[in-house]
Amino acid sequence: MPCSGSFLEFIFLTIILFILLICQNIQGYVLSVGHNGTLTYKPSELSLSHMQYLAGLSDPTDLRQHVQRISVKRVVDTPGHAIVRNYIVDYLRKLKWNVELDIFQQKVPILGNLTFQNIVAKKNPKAQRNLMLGCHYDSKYFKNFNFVAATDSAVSCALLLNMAKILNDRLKSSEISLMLVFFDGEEAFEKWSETDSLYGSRHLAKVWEDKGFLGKIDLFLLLDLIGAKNLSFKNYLPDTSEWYNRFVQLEKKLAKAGILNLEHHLFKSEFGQDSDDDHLPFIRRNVSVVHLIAEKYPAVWHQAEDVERNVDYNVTEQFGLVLRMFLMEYLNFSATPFLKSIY
Ligand code: 1BN
Ligand code: ZN
Repeated sequence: MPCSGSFLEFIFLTIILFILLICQNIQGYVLSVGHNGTLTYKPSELSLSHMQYLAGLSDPTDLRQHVQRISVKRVVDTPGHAIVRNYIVDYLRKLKWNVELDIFQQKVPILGNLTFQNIVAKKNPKAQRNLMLGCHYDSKYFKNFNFVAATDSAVSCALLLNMAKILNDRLKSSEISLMLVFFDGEEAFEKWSETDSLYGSRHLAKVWEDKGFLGKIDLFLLLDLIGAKNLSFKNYLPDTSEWYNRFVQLEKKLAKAGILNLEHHLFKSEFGQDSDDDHLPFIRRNVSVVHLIAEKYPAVWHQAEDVERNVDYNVTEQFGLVLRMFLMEYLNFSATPFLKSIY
């Protein structure tokens, strides 16, 4: 019986669709990145053996030590703030990272004229493309109590330092550099507003805009309020959903393979309401951002109990492991023949 034209068309289109799907699977996923989302990029997915290898690099003692050293009162332009800044800078310089400070003065409510210092560390300062990881290292000023801000955001800073150490020898040949930014003056001194908050990130985003450096940032992952037992994330920024969804998928894949000992799923697929943070001055200048901030603020948020002994290290390590996979997938680690030395 002769086939009708429309039936043949249907078969033809189905075959084309099938071929396209197969090609997409072979090539991996292609997503947009960069300033104004103009660049497309295709990271290659990690094999299970690569994931197992990367998971084996965990260093929980190093992570805990950083959280302990950073969880001190570190209000902008105070002695504790200088001690923490020097700790971060010295640690990264010892690992042979290129570290620069973005220093400026500004008058703020209550405390008057202060010196702010953003810390920018690049693994490969000559790279034309950077995958940027950020957190804030200042602690909020409270008149009546000692606020050491473990989840806000000593743990995030500790994760960045820990990541630098763990991945250091695996980042050398990457054309895309990992860049770590420790923002100063995220917190408000009196009451959160457009002018009383985000001092460091507002300054750095403007400096980089004037220098033409924003175009060299592929993607900016901002960490905040990490370390509580009930940690979870939602997808807050629809423009970079595909990148956020990689975290969701990686966590599932790691759990399924038994590489990750799941406390609970940290990365939820649902959309959530975003909150003000250091990414805003960059988003306003069209930098692609994934905001990795707890969907429910820690119970100890802005309280004296936000101390290191209340940090949940199992959950924090779980987060660090998924982040490590995301970074190494982005930096095309699977293209490096590390297995050659084994076989
Ligand atoms: C995050 C940590 N933030 C402050 N400390 C940002 C924030 C701003 C959170 C306003 C909630 C409301
Ligand atoms: Zn805070």
